Amino acid sequence: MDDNVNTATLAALESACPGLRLTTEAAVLESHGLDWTRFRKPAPSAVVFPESVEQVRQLVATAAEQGIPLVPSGGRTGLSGGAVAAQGEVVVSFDRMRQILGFDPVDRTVTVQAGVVTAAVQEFARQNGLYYPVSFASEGSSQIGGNIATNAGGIRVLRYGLTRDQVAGIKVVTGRGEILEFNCGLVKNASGYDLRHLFVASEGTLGLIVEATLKLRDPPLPAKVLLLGVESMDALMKVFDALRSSLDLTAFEFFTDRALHHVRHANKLPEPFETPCPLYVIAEFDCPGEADEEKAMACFEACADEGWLLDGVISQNDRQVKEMWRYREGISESISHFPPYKNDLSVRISRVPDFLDRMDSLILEICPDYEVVWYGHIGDGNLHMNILKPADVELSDFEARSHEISDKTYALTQEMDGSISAEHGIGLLKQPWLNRVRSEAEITLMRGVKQVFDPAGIFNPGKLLQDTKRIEKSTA
Ligand code: 2HG
Ligand code: ZN
Repeated sequence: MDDNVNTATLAALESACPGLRLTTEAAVLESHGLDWTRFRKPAPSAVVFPESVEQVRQLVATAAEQGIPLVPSGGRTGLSGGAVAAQGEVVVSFDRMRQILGFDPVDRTVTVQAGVVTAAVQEFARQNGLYYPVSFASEGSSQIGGNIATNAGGIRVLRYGLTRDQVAGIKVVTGRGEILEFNCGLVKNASGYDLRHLFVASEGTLGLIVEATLKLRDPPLPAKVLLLGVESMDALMKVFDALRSSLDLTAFEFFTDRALHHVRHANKLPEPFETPCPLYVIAEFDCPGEADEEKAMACFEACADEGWLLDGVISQNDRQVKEMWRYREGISESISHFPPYKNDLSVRISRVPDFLDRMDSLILEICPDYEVVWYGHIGDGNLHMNILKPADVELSDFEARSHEISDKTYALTQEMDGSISAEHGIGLLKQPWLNRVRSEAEITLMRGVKQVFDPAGIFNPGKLLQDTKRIEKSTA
């Protein structure tokens, strides 16, 4: 248990927050103390389930006074340990704050509580003739608060941007116990620092996001998908350039033959092509009419004539669109049992082939015995590198080895001006390497920002930034 959390402080928390549901039930501690990270054991002291903004405020005020560390928890689908509570913290779950609070068809915004699931926002938008574009495999469980706290990306960033680009306003509770509302749904607002954006990707370290106003878009046009096989990264980038110039792309994703092997095996999917290819692409594009399909076919043939494509197929209906996406969207789950050491890297799009090439050589040099599975959102420069644990290697040995690999691969990422987290966050797992992608001066400023919003250092200690010193428990 954390030094500051004991039966007496938990009782104080309960009495200061009337009606707050607090549990220390072992099964709930186990389930809510962990995200999809496989390298930590959950050990929270308690899990609380606030139901209103006022209850969150009371909770935060008491936690700040008592020095109780709080770990915000959404759908717990994160992959960097941002929602792990392994040190006796109190987990704050938003499972009971799942209301859609308002919809404005003129502003085209929806206001939701933090615990609303991403897919529920998508569905709400659809029912109102609009569209919420953030989409990824875990959208059925992940919550909006968590999406904002990690600036979730997904498969359509190429067209619509990240979660950051959908946030028109947020309400937060800061470590000073204040309820603040940022930007209030405005499109234009030039009144100084945009504090809303400080909370996007803050990983729960500045305060608790309790509500959000999200932009909705025009419903998408009918889409088609091209599933392509290519020989090399150079050819793949040429195909990307050609498709991007002549089609309205909404997604451009890639995966390797190893990724295909795992996703096919786990989901009993057929080989997409007669002859296996080293690399595969899923390209989705707007295709409202026959002319668009003809344009796509012409582009496909031009790429084939150039020798850039080994094979390819275009979807004929919506069912096939879904089937083709399964090859990409099912990869992460298909390898989760190994478990993999996950990396979520990005470089500028133009540097992707060089980066992959150098990474592959480096990994071959440092761990030729490990299987590496690459896939990702190549259209925005985000590559997921998953290193699979061999069955005969202990988890702790594998983790230690993965650390050595990270030291080297992140040095290369730094050399190429990339990022060690494109969309999953720094969390707990990538924290030791933050200084590979953020300068000392930047980290000092980030710590300063944290100090302003969270003077007691209660929010998500140890995540993103190293544990800042907490104030001593109040003796008053
Ligand atoms: C994806 O793009 C997710 O599929 C998960 O971001 C990535 O499993 C991963 O490494
Ligand atoms: Zn991803």
